[in-house]
Parts: sequence; C-alpha cells; structure tokens
Amino acid sequence: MDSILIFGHKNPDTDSICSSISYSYLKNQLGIKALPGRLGDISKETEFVLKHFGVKKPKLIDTVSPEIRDLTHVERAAINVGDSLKSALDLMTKENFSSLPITNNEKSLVGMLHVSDIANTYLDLDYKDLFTKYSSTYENIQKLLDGDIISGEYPTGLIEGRLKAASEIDTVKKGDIVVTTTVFDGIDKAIGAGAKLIIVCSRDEDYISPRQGTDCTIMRVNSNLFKTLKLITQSITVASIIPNRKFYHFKEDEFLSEIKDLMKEADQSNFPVVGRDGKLYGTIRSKNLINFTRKEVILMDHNEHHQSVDGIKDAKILEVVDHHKFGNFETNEPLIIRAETVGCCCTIVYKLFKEEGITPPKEIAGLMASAILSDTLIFKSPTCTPQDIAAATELCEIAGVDHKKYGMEMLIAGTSLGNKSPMEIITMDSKTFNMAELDVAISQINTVDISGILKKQGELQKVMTQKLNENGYDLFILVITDIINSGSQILVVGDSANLVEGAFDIKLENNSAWLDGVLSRKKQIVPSLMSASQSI
Ligand SMILES: [Mn+2]
Repeated sequence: MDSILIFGHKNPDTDSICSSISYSYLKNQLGIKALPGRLGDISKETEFVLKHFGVKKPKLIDTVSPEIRDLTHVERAAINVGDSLKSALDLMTKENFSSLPITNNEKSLVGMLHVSDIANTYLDLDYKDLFTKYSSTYENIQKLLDGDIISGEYPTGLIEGRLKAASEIDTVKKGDIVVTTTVFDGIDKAIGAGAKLIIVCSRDEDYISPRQGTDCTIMRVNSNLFKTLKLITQSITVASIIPNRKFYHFKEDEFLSEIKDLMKEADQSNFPVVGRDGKLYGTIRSKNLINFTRKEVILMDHNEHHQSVDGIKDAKILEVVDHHKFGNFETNEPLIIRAETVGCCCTIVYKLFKEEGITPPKEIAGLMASAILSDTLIFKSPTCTPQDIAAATELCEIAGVDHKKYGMEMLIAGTSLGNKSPMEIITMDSKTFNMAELDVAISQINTVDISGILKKQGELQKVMTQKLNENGYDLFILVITDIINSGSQILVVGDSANLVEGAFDIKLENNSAWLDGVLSRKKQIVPSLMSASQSI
C-alpha cells in the first residue's frame, strides 16, 4: 500500500508546507505511512524556516490521477525467450490472452508474441530442417516429452544436430537426434552413426536395455512416433520467432487518462507495461482501466478543489484539517474533518499532537511555531486567537526560539528584497491610474525592513524619475508597506507631489512620509488620491 499523501494548497505558504510535514510526522509516529507533499514552489519565507530547522522541503506533487500501477488487475504472465512455442501457447490459452509480452532472462521486454505468430510458424514447420531454421534446447524437448532416461546423461543447451526419424537411419550423423520405435529397432545403428540423443517411442511394457559405454543418451517416451515428432517441432524457442512488428508499450507510472484513448484506437488489444526498474511490470487491456486503487490523501490548510492538487476528484480524501471557510466541498466517502476557527492550521495540528499524547521534536515544533507566527504576523493579524498564541508560545519553547526575534527574522527573510535592483523593486507590482487628467503610477512592495529599503532612496528616486519621464507620468509613488508595524512609507517623485500631501494631510519630507495604518493600495491609497484630485 502506498503512503497517504498529505499536502496543503497550491501556491503554498509556510502554513501549508509546515502543517503537511508536521501532520505526516504525527501519522508516522502513530504507525500510519504518510508522506508530506507540496503543490508548488516554496516561498522565501518557507525556505528560511526549513533551512533554520534543517528539514527537507516536501516532494512536489503534480497530480494524484491514477497511474497504471494503481490498477487493481494487471496480467503478470509473460513468455521467456527460451520457452517453447507449446508452453507459450499453453500459457496464452490458460490466461485467456491472445498475446503476451516476451522477456529475456533479465526480465526486460524484448517483444510481443501473438497467437497468430505461433499458428503461422506451425503451418510452416518441417521436422527435416527444424533445427537449422529455428532454435531449440534439449531442456524444451525433455519438458514436452516427459520421457525416462534409459542410459547416458541427458544433454543440455542449444541443439546443434539435426532431427532424424528411424526411417532415415542411414543418413544419421554425429550429434543428431534420432526418433525411433521399439518395433523398428534403430537404437544400435543410431549409436553407431554417432547420434547424441535417441528418443524411443514405446509402450509401458516394452523393455529397452540400457546401452553402456557410449556417449549417446537414450530416452524412452510413451507417445507414438507421430505425436513425438509433433511435440519436438513445438519445442522450438520463442527466441527464434520473435516478430519484429511495432507495438505500443507503457511505463508503470503513466496516467490512465493519458493512455486510455490510445488503447482504444490502437490495433492492439494487450499492452505490455515496463516497471521503474526497467523490468516487465505486466500486461493490461482496455477493460482493466475501470478498476484502480485511488490515491489516499489528507488536505491541510485548504478544502476547495480548485485550490487542491490536479486529479483530486480521482483521489480518496481521508481527512481535512483546515481553518478556512468551506466552499463546495463534496466527497464520495465519509471522512474526518477537523476545522477550527483559529489563525493557523498548525495550531490545530499541535492540538492533534496533544490529543495523541505525542510531544513534537524540536524541528517539528519549530515548523509549527513558524507557521503560526507567519499566518498571524507574529500575533498581530486580526485572525489571531488566544489559542494560536498559546500554541506558538509552547512550540517556540520546545524549538528553543524567541517568538519575536525569530518571527521577525522569518518575516524579513520572506520579504527580502536583498538581491533585487532598484528598477526591479519599483516594477515588481506597479499599477497606473488616471486621476483628473493626471497619470499616476503607484508601485507597492511589502517589507519588514523599511530602513533597509530607504538606504537606497537615492537610487530608487533616480529610477522612479526615469520611469516617470519615459512614460509621461505626473506622479510616481512607491508604497513600502510594513506588515508588522501596520503602515506604509511612501516615496514620491513628480511635479504633482502636492496631491499626495492633500490626500493624506501630511507634509513630505525629503520626498517621503509615513502613512500610519495604511496597508492597501486598492482600499486606502487610491480612493484618497482620487478624492483629492477632484478638489484640485
Ligand atoms: Mn493557513
């Protein structure tokens, strides 16, 4: 059974990643095989968190659509290159497959054998040139004839001699195989001619005396001459008739949705599948595609399908652990839902640890604490509850970090603009507005390190002026928003700077001002500027 996949939403934030890793850890502690996943690249903030606590980022999951390996029925039978045509045909009849894959001794796929390939070969068989046209082994003959060895040691390996019937005794040469009967006693003549193997068709009561002192092997069989010759011709190996026509084959991890149409349209009813190890995995046909084992998943920090992994409708959702609203959530089976009105999914996960009486190790506690500090902006977000604060405080204690100091470091890492050029900073998120004949550009960045950004004020104003002149703006405002201190520092260039002073009732000093409580460009900055522009 595959591990249960535990993952958060697309565009994963720190909570989505850390809740998945922590809950997988808890499941594993409870003896349940679970694996954390992620539905996209991790953020800089999450990267900081994982690095700080020395935890690997989870595996990227593209889809949970069923793969060939999830099929409940796959035909496992295969034909080996050394098998006789008869045993190949018997296998196809037994398994009710008109064709089966051929594998070599390393179990790699080397071809596809169809019943018609065997039939066509049978029509063409003549025992006279059998072993020159096709190959066979002494082992195959012994297996098909099931005879008793009267004397000598039964040979092994590829047959190199010719096949001769008793009536041709005069043409027998060294190394040939001779088929004779007890009625027509050719045994001694054949030995004299150097035959390697003599097959004697006899009835049970016939006595055949062993011939000692010769290299020749004598084997007695219970079938008559005709049947014996026929069985020997059917002993030729599959290797000698491998058809070279093209055929489709799949890999174990291909998606059912992607092979379905091809399987319907192809002029082929059975499709070999190769495993990840390069060996044959099995054979499938269209009718097998209906039954597959659905991947088992647990959704963290989200519940809506459009926020979840591709193929979620084909998966089996075992649990949801979430602190968001539920929208259009529907499942095929009953499930466990743990939803609470707290500020962070990891606050719920920590409760689950406690309910199981398991204390998270340092690094897992660190991840959960990080998620809570991130989701609640170090307890400052209006979504933060006393439960979040209590959980994060305990978790920081276990993890050995100071929530304020570490939280700030984490948020700063997340908003780090360190390697961004001034031009990149002012164009990252820039929008233009037309306000009473004025063209106004407003760019916004988030940071917890305003002073760090203001160190580049000269360079920033230079590129802002450049953009302003290039595009003929009347005003260019850079809004540097501090999510922790709930406000924005603005940088303004352009002749209409007085519009800003009027809109926010402030005085710009050195082209800059602090707007306390202003966080939203859409809801706060633009409306104020709009109404100010109308009164000019
Ligand atoms: Mn969350």
